[in-house]
Amino acid sequence: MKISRSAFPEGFLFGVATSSYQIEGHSFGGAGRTHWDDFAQTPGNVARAENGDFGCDHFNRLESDLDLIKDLGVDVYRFSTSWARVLPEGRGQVNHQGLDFYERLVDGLLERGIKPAATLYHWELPSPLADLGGWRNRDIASWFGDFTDVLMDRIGDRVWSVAPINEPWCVGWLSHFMGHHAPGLRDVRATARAMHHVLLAHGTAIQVMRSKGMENLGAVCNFEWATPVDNRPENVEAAARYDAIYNRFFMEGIFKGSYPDRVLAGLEPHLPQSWQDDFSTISTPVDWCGLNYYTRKVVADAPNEQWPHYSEHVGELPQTSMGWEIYPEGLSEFIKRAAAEYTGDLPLYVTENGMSAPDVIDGGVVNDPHRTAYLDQHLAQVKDVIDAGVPLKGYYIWSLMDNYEWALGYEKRFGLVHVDFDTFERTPKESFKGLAEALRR
Ligand code: GCO
Repeated sequence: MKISRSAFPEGFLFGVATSSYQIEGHSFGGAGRTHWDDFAQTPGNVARAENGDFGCDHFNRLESDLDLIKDLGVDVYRFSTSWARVLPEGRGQVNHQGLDFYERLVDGLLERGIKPAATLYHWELPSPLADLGGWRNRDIASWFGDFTDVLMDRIGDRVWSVAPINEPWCVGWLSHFMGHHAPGLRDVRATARAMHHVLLAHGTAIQVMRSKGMENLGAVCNFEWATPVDNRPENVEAAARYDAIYNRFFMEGIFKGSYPDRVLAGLEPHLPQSWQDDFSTISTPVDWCGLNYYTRKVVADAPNEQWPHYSEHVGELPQTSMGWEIYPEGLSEFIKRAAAEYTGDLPLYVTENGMSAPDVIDGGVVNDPHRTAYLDQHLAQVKDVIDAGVPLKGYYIWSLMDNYEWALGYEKRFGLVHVDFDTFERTPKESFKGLAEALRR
């Protein structure tokens, strides 16, 4: 890698990220059924109908996976906790094997000198709660608060940081409007409610953890730069609409206690009654904000369609195997914008950034110069914003290892470590070795 640790300020944190359903192996250890199991079992939703039953077998390989993180030399590990592993029915009966697992994970990190950064929800909702309407049901905020309470009773005294929800846009829009993720709905009313309730659940969980005296609590949102297909005013406005739904709705809710007019134009009639009253919970102060960033979209007006009447176009930049354009400038734009418009002096983190590629093992080696280049390009942007005085305090790579890429199954390889999904053998890629060396420099 071009970049080295010494180019960053003292105390700047490097990390890697994963999530529970994508790696643990959900069929192990008494976890309850989730809406991702249901979604994957429905024909046409997931490539090859793959699900998280085995993941990367991380549940059974915890200690050696923690050793890998240690070998990489990162400072912090961002993992998520599965609601259904802790509470198989979503409420009530606790699965002690689940709590024990997360305790071993946190203690194992601390023993290795790595900071544990927990995310409480990374998308696998317990099926019994989905049966009750899931994110459409306002009660989910208190169910989530109760889950937070049970889990933090066990690990709350040892985690370094906590974010309640990973990427509210995915929970709300991607899953209830576009239908690409569980529960696979395409329904504007469900979308409005899910987008609002996910923020209410976020704020409720922050309050539960504050009442336990916890600190270093944050919010993690995802961002995609919206580029108008050309500079005609209607296309510029379409990109602004895309931007408002994707990049501004959740930030504005959490940090300003309001929603953007461009989103209310479509969703307001479908929001729950007295939604404005919930901002006192939603915008409960947090200690930091995390940004997940991968790509940009090229957007045009689509006047003959219903709101939000925009369409996505193929751009001309190089793409990853996700079909995502590589646009490092978007990362620095979003970091600067977050600080200027939403978060002020609050510490910011890049909580996810990385790329997928069809990486193969050849003679025991996985050569992935594309990934090293991607990370170098994005870290150069990170360095620029730090030099410009933005309080960016850390950068996490998605992901430690190849894993279950949701509706695309196991073929999209985002890892620094290659995983053979038949044997679960781990092989650190060349990018892993390059990063380890850069972090020692
Ligand atoms: C997300 C998620 C991860 C994904 C990763 C690649 O940002 O979508 O947090 O679960 O696997 O981003 O798509």
